[in-house]
Amino acid sequence: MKDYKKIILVVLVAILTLQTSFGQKRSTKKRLSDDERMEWWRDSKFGMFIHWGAYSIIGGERGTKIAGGGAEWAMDKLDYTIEDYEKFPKMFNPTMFDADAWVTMAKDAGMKYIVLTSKHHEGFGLWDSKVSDYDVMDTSPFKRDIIKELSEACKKQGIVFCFYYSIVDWHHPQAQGNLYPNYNISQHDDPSVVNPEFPEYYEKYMKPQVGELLKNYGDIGVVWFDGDWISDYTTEMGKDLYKYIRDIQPNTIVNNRVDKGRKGMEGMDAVGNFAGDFGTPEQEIPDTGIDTDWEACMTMNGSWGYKPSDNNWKSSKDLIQKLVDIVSKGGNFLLNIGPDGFGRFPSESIRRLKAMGEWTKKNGEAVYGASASPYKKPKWGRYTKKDNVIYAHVFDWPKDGLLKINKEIKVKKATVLTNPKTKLTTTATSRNVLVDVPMLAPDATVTVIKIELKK
Ligand code: JFZ
Repeated sequence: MKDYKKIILVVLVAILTLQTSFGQKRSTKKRLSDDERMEWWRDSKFGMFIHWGAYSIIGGERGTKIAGGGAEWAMDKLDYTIEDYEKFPKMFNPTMFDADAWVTMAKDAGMKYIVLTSKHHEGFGLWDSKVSDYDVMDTSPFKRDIIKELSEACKKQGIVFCFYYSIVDWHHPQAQGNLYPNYNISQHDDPSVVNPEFPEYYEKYMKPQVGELLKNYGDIGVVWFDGDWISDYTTEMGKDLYKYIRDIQPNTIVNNRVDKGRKGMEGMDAVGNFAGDFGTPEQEIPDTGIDTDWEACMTMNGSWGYKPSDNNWKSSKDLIQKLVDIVSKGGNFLLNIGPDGFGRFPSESIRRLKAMGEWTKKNGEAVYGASASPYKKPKWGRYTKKDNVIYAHVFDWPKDGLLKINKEIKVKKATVLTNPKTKLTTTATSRNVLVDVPMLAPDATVTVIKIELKK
């Protein structure tokens, strides 16, 4: 080969390697600044939470009893002893699990990252852990490393892989203190129960497990902790854990629940008090945005874990409007799926993911990489913003065909986002700017009006 051809080839290969998918932009091992490190996450806006474990077999039911609330709490709520409960991991054989299909569903919905429960409060791990036998390789007939399969499928399809890890462990003897082996005779996460051996569980079990997940499965986007409320966990452990994670993967993002007692919107505060990298309001959207990074996590029905008795599904329209609401306030939306014990997503969830995908595919420009609204929320919907553009997301279409937007908006050009050829006429009045929109809403769920601003 001639030299110049070689050079061209090398350059081409370099470009192709650099250009890989969204998720892999982060793969550099170089320690990024906090803003650089958070960038992919801030732009992503929409992720999938997956609650999956041995509780997915139980579905929140035991005989005639149905657990109230989240079915992932079955062990606690349905009064299983540790010994009784162990039969479920032994049964765990979700042969219909298809990592690629899961990732495709997330991707088609417009989601950019996936957070899977590596170990929930029940203590059962979905990966090949060397520090524990209570995992999918040693206790279950399934013997497939779920974290490996899902993380690889994510990488292949350009989705950022992340994991949830519960600090609470209802199975580990040293996290149970003197009640062991009778978990659930009286504990039920009673804060007065102290586990003197918890520090040992932390050092010799929990931390090594988190280490395995960070060392063996490629780049991890986010580590999402939970269960920080138990009495034995301390802020010092949280700080140690946070440092441990970033020593292994300098650019990984960690949620606020790594710090003891952190809830809701609480993230790192202005004085730099430690609280992970972002706040985690749960099942609620704050009224206005605040000046920290945050991510609202939410279920589609009322349960994180698979729960067939819960038919209280939010509508697709509601979920799309929630996504817009969150983005208009500067947050991310982590929307949950509770696959069943065979490895299937509930059909109700699949339908909602599809509807969200149809909407995000057409209107993604107004969501991904967009920032919070600079204005108070309008009566008819929400605003998002990007560079020199304001997006008006209309939930309630004006009956008179005139959309009243904020009078501070200096319109250069207004269009329906999905119909860029037709320019909409605008009129400034003393109170607001009127946008002359079609009489019928082009999209009954949320129609986006794109407003380019005068410089
Ligand atoms: C926890 C878990 O107990 C639950 O099963 C699920 O995994 C959920 C995502 O997280 O529940 C919480 C955790 C934190 C708060 C509320 C419920 N909180 O901060 O208010």
